[in-house]
Amino acid sequence: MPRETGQGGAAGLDAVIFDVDGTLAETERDGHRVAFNRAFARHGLSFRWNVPEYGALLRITGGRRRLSEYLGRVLPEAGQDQISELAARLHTTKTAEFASWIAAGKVRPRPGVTRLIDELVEHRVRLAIATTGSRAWVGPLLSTLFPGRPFEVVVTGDDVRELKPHPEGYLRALRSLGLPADRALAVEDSVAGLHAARGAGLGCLAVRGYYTREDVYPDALAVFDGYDDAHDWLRRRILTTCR
Ligand code: XBP
Ligand code: MG
Repeated sequence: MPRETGQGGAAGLDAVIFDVDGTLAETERDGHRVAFNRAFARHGLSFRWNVPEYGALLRITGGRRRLSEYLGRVLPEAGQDQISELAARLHTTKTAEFASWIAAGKVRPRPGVTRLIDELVEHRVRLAIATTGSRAWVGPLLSTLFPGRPFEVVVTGDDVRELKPHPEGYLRALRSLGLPADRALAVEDSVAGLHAARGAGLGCLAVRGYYTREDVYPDALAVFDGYDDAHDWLRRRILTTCR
């Protein structure tokens, strides 16, 4: 683990950078997937993504890219411009749909994550976000699910050129925090996210979610099925030596 210095919150740890989808909340199966399907319906398209099919599509990070790749496959006669334009329109509808669910209180934090965040804040560990999701719903999700929690830096898929597993989002978060990688830790649910964090030089805790429940995470600091164990690990390894 990082060394102890005279600055920051808990010994050796100044910040935790969280992923959002699958990590702070189980958003994919009953959230984004259903919102994509509503968007298909609203645009008069017969496509629907079932639970396992959507799980396979998650290897394509970024909702618009996911749509583009899928549409290119199922509409082989369409040109690239047509596909991109349709993907953009569908994604706008999907984003509005998902944002309305957040506003209606239908998206909840993963069990135990709020308690962990509160303990980090108590120990003066700074909070940041590095997600592939879109800014239009990420901000509302954070303020609705975690009111009053100070996420200092929020890097979304709209803020980067390259999505996970590329490390750009994590590198940008570190730069905005003004910290080297060895003063921070990432929390992720996916292998793509782990690669992004490791590519930025960060240690990474993996907390498996619904779609990643059987995944193997090479090079994670530790792997958990839920936040109670992750919290115990963090408390033992880091928070006990806070100043
Ligand atoms: C999340 C994503 C996102 C969401 C949908 O990955 O890839 O695309 O599935 O959100 P991660 P948008 O958790 O690794 O950041 O439709 O806004 O992209
Ligand atoms: Mg994720």
